[in-house]
Amino acid sequence: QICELGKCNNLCVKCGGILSAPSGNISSPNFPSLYPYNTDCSWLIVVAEGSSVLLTFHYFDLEYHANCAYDYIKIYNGISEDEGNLLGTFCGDISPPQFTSSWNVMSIIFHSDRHVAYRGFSVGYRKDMCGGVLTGLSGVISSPGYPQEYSNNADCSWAIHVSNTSVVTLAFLDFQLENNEGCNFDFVALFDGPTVTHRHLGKYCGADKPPNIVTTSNQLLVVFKSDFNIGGRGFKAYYYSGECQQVLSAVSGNFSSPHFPSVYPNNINCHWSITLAAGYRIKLFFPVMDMEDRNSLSDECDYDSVAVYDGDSQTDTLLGRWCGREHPPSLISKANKLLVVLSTDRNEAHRGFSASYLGGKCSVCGHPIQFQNKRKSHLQSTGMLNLLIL
Ligand SMILES: [Ca+2]
Ligand SMILES: [Ca+2]
Ligand SMILES: [Ca+2]
Repeated sequence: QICELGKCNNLCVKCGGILSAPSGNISSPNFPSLYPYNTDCSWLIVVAEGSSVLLTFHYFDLEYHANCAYDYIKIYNGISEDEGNLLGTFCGDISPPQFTSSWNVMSIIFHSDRHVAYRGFSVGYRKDMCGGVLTGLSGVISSPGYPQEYSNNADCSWAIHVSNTSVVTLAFLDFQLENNEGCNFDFVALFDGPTVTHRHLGKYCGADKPPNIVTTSNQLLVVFKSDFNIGGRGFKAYYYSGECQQVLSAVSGNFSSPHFPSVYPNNINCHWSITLAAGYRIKLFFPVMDMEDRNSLSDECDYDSVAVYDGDSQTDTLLGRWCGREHPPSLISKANKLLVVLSTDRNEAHRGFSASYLGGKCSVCGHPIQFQNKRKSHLQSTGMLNLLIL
């Protein structure tokens, strides 16, 4: 006898529902008394399009299990039917951190098993027009209303807080703010930590795209302010962290989409940058590719894709963009750098990809490249070496 959304019988409590007010509270059934056994609840929060949802926990105490196998809550960046939206699973008495969704939908599910109950949880949510607390591997931030002109008197702060073994990289895709010397009117300011008292990484305005920024720790604060008149298109930037961002400099290596071979997260944009010593060229191939299919109307990889650029930025030549179960051909760089970019949309996640690369040196131009690694590589042992002769 398990309660489902909107259903109820004599053996269990009614819980869950759809919340569409700009703010509200959610708590486990019977809170602050003990929650019932054998209960499943599902809440869907939907706020106005163009805004996001900020969750703040006020109380949290669930039965503990190392893998949260007994009682748990799961928080989703979107609908709960799509595992790619899962932001985290929580149990025990350590409250989940604040979360901001990357769009206007968020879900929470609660589960209890047949034994041992605690007091449960209480969480508040509110609609945010801008700013928030971002904890995913990767995410996008943009000025309010982007790409429409941002509002006057905007005051937004994004606190990016990623796993504590990682740094954060911020890369701007578009940037156009009111310009003035000193950037005192409208600006984006970056701080190397959670507050404005941390080291100032830069203050930007005008139409020149800021450089990529890398923090020294796992937190980055982005502040956007506008004054009382004159706006602009605003900005859009991606942040990357952990397994969503790698700089590879070994002569050969492997990498894969986040969580591989489990499903990759929705709403991410990851960068793998292979940079070898001058004179090397890189051969890249994809043993596994399992992404969401092409858009059948446009026949393009509009939803999720893996793109490879012949250099170190997305302005370099695009060697190709793949999705579905397509097998990219083996790719060979023109010079010593390749960039692989994974982009995923808001729903439907698959297993992702695995990739391998091998660097080789062209000692005399026009002759076969000479491989530097002494160990017999996977490529050599599988007879793929011949493919590497340029
Ligand atoms: Ca229990
Ligand atoms: Ca202004
Ligand atoms: Ca997708």
